[in-house]
Amino acid sequence: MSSGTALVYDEEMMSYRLLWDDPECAIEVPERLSCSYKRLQDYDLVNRCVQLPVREATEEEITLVHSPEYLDVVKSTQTMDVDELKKTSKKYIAAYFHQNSYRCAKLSLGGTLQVVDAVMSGDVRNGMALIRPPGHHSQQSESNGFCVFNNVAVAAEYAKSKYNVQRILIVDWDVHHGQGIQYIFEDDPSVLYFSWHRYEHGSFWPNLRESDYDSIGKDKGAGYNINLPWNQVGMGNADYIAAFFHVLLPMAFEFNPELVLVSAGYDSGIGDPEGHMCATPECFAHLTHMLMHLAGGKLCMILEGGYHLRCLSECVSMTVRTLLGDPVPRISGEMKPCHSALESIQNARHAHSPYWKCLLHDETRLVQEISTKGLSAPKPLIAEVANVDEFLENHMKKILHPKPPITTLLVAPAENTLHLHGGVQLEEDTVTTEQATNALSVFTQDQLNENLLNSVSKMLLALHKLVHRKTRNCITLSSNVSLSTAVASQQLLALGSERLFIVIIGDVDRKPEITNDGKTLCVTIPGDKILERAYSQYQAFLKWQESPHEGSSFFYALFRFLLPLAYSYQPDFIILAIERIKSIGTKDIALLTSLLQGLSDGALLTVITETEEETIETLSNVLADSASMSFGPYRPPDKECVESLTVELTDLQTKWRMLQCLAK
Ligand code: X5A
Ligand code: ZN
Repeated sequence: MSSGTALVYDEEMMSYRLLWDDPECAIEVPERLSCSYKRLQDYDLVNRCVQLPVREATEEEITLVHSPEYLDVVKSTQTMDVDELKKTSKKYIAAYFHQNSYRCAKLSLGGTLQVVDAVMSGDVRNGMALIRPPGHHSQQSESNGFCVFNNVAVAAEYAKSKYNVQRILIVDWDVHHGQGIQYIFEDDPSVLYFSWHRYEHGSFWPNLRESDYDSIGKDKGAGYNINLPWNQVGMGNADYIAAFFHVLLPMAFEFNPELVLVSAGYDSGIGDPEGHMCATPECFAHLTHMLMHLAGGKLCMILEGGYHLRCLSECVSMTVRTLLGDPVPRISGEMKPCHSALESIQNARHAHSPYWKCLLHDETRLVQEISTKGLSAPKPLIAEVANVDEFLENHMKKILHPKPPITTLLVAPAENTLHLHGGVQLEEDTVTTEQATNALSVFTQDQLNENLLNSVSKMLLALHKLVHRKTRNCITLSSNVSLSTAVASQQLLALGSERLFIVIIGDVDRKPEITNDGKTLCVTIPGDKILERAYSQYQAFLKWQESPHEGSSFFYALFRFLLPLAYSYQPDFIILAIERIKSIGTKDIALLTSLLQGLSDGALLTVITETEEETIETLSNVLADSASMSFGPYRPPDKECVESLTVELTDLQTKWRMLQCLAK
């Protein structure tokens, strides 16, 4: 498995700018690049990346997408005077040229291809290109929306022809619709294009009918173009994450790409003068983290828009930090998507339900036309932020914590035969028998043989370190998972956990104390025992049976159920208890574990049966190095899986709002 994160940056791409008065184009300034890079340096992220030089894209590469005639036009701007530049710019929409535009556009595209080469060759795991001009509006023969060459579209064609990649996912989280990318791949089923964008029923730029949810692709490409138009401004963290869970991710996992390219525009972040959206920087860490689980981690971030310099630079930093594998900060704000967002989500799901098995059996209807025409209640804005710079200054201080010195602490016998990742450290401290017995006074002595007493008391120490962030996460091997889990849950609550999320895989004889005060939320994925169901919003069950021979569809349960539930709850600590594994495979457990790390600042305890050596080794890899494995292949879910989950959700989604994907 590859490791490392590539970073492309060159200040030469700052050598062009708008030369005349044009309020529409004035926001696209050279400082967008230097500010982003400076912030990366301040966070000490640049040194941790593999820095790659830019290069010029060749004519052959440019014409993978663009016409030779258009290339000639762009080329000719090199020698123009200001009047001619202005005249050429006016042939296009929201475009501007400078004498250095051609050179910079070649570097911008070449820089993009450098990241693609580094990722595809396995030199690095993932990467980011800090470039300008941006690309996603540009078309075969047209400059548009500050874009000259379509960097991401050329990158996709390049990966197809040079590396024989069969399936590419493009995620466009810029606040504008990348209509250029849509036009280029509309009839191409090898490229799945997803874009969310400010739309407001067509009244927002570029004001295109074809940006709506019903443009799903053409001919062979039908089903491979996903538009999620936002009909109100003020969309925030909950709306974006819900869009990932309920629209993009199920389709993306079913598609099973070999490469993921992101049109990473940050005008969808808070404070942006174009977007007027509310997403805070850590939201982009969460989006990045989720995408790292596709295509064996082959993920290339290509800068597009982003016009609030502070917001842009914080968002870029959160993205790069996450690519490097740092813990994802807990998401802020109430995790409840707004009504308008749910309308858009419902419509996009409905439009795509004929094409994707993960949507096929869902009971989706189109939201009534009337409510999509602007009659739904306006979105109440999250406390209007008067000074975005000041807000971000405080916000980042609040959400960023020092990195724990240990990544993974393992509670296991000192002599063991496990092959463990370098980031795993054995818990070596011990408590006295008396201390341990006191802490465990609620449990009868006959349950505690010496071996178990030893393991449980070591775990208590490890939990202290987990709570005080001396270690990011923790693994405990146990001969009695039920007991160890019960002790751990009691201990975490005693140490001050306010919201403890517990996932139990397999049949445990004894459940941890589930308080109904909201301090614990427990999901059980039973093996074959029929469980007595206690109906409570704090007790949930996931029945899941499949034999993952040719790939697993567990992703469906993750995005339709487990993660929306966890994100709604916003836990401060997580316990994952693994007893006996029958219903789901090791790779499924690994995917679950890895995605759960996006919550609770990565503070997660895994309690696992000591004999499950293969799972222990896999999980220690996942926990010690957030993206060191490939989780696929995936296959679409069966009808039975979809239907049984839908039943389970009816009650829960009224309380846990991220589960909801219909506007009602
Ligand atoms: C790349 C990008 C926006 C163009 C807006 C024109 N372009 N009103 O964000
Ligand atoms: Zn944009």
